[in-house]
Amino acid sequence: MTTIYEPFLAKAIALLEGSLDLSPYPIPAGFDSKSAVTGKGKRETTVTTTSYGAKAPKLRQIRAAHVQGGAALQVLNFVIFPELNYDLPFFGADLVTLPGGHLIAIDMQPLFQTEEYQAKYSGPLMEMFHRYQADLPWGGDFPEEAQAFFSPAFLWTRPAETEAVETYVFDAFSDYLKAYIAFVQAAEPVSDLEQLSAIRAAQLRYARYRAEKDPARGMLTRFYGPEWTEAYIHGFLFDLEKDARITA
Ligand code: DBV
Repeated sequence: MTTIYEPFLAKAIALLEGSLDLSPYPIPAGFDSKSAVTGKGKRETTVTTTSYGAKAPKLRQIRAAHVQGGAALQVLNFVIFPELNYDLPFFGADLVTLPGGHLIAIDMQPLFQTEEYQAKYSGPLMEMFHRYQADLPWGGDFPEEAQAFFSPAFLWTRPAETEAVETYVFDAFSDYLKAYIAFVQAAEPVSDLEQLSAIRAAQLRYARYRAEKDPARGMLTRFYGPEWTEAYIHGFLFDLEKDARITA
């Protein structure tokens, strides 16, 4: 049986493969696929987390974590980290289905919160954003400290119906990714040293924040233990700090 976010990952890979020159991004040993049995008796379920990794000439890391543990536990966290000599935003999608319902976050997360940056990387998305927001209303409650990392086109919603995920959310995810790919294709390398150092600082700030505040930490720790979880978060999901160009 196909799980709820499998078509999202397949679509993302197809869109990226069809437009960018992808090559593999190494997935460290032990992170390719991880399973654990959770629950007792009738509620016993196997929860499996699989990883996808790729890169492209302007994109340092394209990666996904796909958690599958039955109909009431499905997560696809999909993030694209640009190379450090581009001013491109991050593509970030957090597609979460838990017993309490669906929680969807899709955005192109900015390096800088300036008017100029918003005009370049959010302006072109606003019409699409408003179109989707009509069917995918603002999801409410949201960590205040996270606000610095989102764009004006941040789609944050808690659909009550699974069908809304399969239709509106799927279309929004595809369209945001298509728009992102167009930004990537148009992006020119940055050579100004001051700008390069600002980009590097912004990338590090983002990766550190995401690693530190990863909302999946509790869940992953429950299934797979703290050692594996921390290694996965810092060694694959948000691994910029381990990149040779940062540590050099
Ligand atoms: N989120 C991740 C990764 C996940 C993941 C790597 C491997 O960044 C899953 C999986 N997100 C995940 C899960 C939950 C959320 C929630 C399992 C539910 C946690 C729970 O309820 O126990 C956007 N994701 C959330 C929430 C937000 C986001 C705002 C609600 C958390 C809360 O209310 O505290 N995406 C998330 C976020 C950023 C982002 C905070 C910040 C830059 O890009």
